[in-house]
Amino acid sequence: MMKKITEYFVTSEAHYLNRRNFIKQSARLGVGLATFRAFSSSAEWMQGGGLSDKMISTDYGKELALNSFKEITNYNNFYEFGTSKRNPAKNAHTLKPKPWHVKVSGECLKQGDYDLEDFIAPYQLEERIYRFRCVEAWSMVIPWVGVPLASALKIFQPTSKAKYVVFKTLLDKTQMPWQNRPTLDWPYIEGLTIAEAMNPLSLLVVGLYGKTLPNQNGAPLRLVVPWKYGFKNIKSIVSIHFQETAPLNTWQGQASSEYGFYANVNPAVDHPRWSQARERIIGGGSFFSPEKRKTKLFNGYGNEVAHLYTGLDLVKNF
Ligand SMILES: Nc1nc2c(c(=O)[nH]1)N[C@H]1C(S)=C(S)[C@@H](COP(=O)(O)O)O[C@H]1N2
Ligand SMILES: [Mo]
Repeated sequence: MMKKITEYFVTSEAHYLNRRNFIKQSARLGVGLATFRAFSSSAEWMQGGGLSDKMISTDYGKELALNSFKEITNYNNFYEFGTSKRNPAKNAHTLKPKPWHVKVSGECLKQGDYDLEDFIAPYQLEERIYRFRCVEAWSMVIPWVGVPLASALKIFQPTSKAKYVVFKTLLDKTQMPWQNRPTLDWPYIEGLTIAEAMNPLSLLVVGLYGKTLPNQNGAPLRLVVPWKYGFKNIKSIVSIHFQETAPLNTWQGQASSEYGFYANVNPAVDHPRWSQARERIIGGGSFFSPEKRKTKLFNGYGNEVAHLYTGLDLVKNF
């Protein structure tokens, strides 16, 4: 055990600190601060279950400057644990991510109730660094650990009627105390077209920064679709359902004029209450002068996903 932890520390330090975090963040923030941020993160990785011996690194996003573990796990949207960014880190300890079951149902041949361990076991875990863009016009860069959604879905043999995939979050008022309040229509629901779900970028995530997903980030299983706004990235998934018709997703049901089905990141389509032209980079700049940059169409993933929307009016289908 001890040996593993030591190895893990060394690997992750070399991996993150030297390979990208240190170099990139030095450039952005100045060496002193970058060193501090990176070292405080290494200590934090050691607290959770390590995945580094189970995952392979990939080229996805290796040129990007990472947000720190602290930023990623202390600035969250997870309304099942409260509506402020600081609430989930404080409150999500009531979530019990183990044991965990995922029900697979609807238009597929291999329906069933799967233990998460069995569900994930057949696949090679990959580390992928993706940009993350919330509809509230802030962004981060996160090193996720997960498996391609397409590989996981194909196993269940979706039928020709499976045009959409719908995900549901756990419904449990004891584990998720804010489900006692009518903030949203619980459980949280999100869906993708089958083509979006099968796109190689779509990831079923079980970890970040080389360790098991912290509760506040959607333990033990969440979706990550990096070309879409954050709210599509549904957390703590207990159900995957294939169906022929489009679902009404949670935020769409809440305010359909503000949140569409597709929710593709698009600088040209403003939210009715604010502009999407620019985004604030979490951890960049200062409180008085936050670092901002121009929003990219499809969050910069156009080469990979634009073909999914040819002929579709992205203003109407926002
Ligand atoms: N079940 C559930 N999933 C959710 C949310 C939520 O409130 N409940 N918030 C969404 C929103 S708005 C965002 S921006 C991301 C935030 O993910 P993060 O906290 O890991 O950054 O989770 C998304 N998934
Ligand atoms: Mo969001």
